[in-house]
Amino acid sequence: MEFRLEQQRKIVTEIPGPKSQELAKERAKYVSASIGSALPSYIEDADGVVLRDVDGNQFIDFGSGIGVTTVGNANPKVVKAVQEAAANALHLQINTAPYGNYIELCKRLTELTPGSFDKKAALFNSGAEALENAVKIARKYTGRNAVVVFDHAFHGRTNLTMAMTAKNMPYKDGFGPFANEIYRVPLSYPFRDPEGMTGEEAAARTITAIEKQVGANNVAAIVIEPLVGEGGFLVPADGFLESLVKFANDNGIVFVADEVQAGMVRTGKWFCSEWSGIEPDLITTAKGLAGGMPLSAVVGRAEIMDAPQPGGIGGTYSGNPVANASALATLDAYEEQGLLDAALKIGEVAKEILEPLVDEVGIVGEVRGRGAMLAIEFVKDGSKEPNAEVVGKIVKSALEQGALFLTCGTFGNVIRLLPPLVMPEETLRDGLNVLVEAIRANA
Ligand code: PLZ
Repeated sequence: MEFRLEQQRKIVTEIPGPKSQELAKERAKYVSASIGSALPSYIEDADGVVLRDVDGNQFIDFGSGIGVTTVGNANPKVVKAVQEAAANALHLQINTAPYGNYIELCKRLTELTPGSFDKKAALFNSGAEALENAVKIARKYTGRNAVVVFDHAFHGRTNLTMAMTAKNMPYKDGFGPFANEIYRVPLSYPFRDPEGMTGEEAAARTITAIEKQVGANNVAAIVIEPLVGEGGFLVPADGFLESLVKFANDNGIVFVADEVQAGMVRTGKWFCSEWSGIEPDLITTAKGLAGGMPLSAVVGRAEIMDAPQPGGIGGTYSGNPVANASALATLDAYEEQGLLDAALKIGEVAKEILEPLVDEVGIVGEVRGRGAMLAIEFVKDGSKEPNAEVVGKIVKSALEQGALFLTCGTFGNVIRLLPPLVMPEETLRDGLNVLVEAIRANA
């Protein structure tokens, strides 16, 4: 692949540099203080796996704009498709004047998602909007109200999806009242569950909670991230998702896999659900779907997708033609650039570098994930007590060396890897070595 910027880190000023500090002052005057930023530097160019700030510093990007630029920042194929589509029709509105690439993208998505049944799709803008619509569709199809969600879940920041999201700070505090008929049940979190608890046992615990507290016959949908993202990159024990799908099928409940973060090649499969061999009734996808353009989708069983009344689902910008063109080019890029294999390879290299830390460094509790979607959970030396303070220090030292890592986790004690999958091995090793040194220095 050809890049405009050298795919290397480069630090030439203090962080943040003088120009970034100027922008920070302007920001303090004009931008709502409620908007946060992980990086104190301001970016003016993003290419491949590198972000260059206004002072000329270059950071290796282990965040991909929270898992969006999976095909690389400004992937040339995607940029070209966007430019052509924008010159042709910047905005078309599906509820008024329909257009072809909406259909083409829905067709591609029905082919790529797991499930050996007839499928249909609908397009939206954000992840949260996809989740909102999945719930609307499931409620209409079942004629039921209750929605089951999990500990550690993140599903968005709109009123309904805030209710579905687990974590109070910063996402919910003071923003209620929240949508009702949302019920939270236990997840499978092997690192923190009782030692030796199997996926089936964790599922039995969850199903008991649903049966006793909600009643299976009241449940429209079970909504779960097959690999929990914001909550800490939690991989449920084998058998957990499979048992829940069976329970949903047996009880006429729509099983929704929220693959907004875990989907789209990041785990080394098109969708993370494939790792467990499950066939969700509905899948929500966004982030990596369109290479950087805002676009999301709900894809699933045709009879469920067809349940709402005609005109019951839509939106002014849903399935914008430029975003659709971007998505079609992004899907091609995944295939043509061999990014499924690249995700697995990144995962292997990262595990080789990071896993030894579990024995070497007392604050490293666990390294986990699938494919390139990996994370490290930090603890207080030798215990399982979450250690959020050290995570802040590690991320800051790595940043000063030119590597940008994002944190996550209910306890704020997880560092996650979300690299663009076009990351050259040399850059990957260099960035991870920066992280390892930062961990050792702060242990
Ligand atoms: N479902 C699984 O990960 C978004 C949150 C960023 P939107 N995660 C990033 C932030 O701080 O708001 C996410 C997700 C899962 C849904 C969403 C929501 O997607 O596109 O941000 O609405």
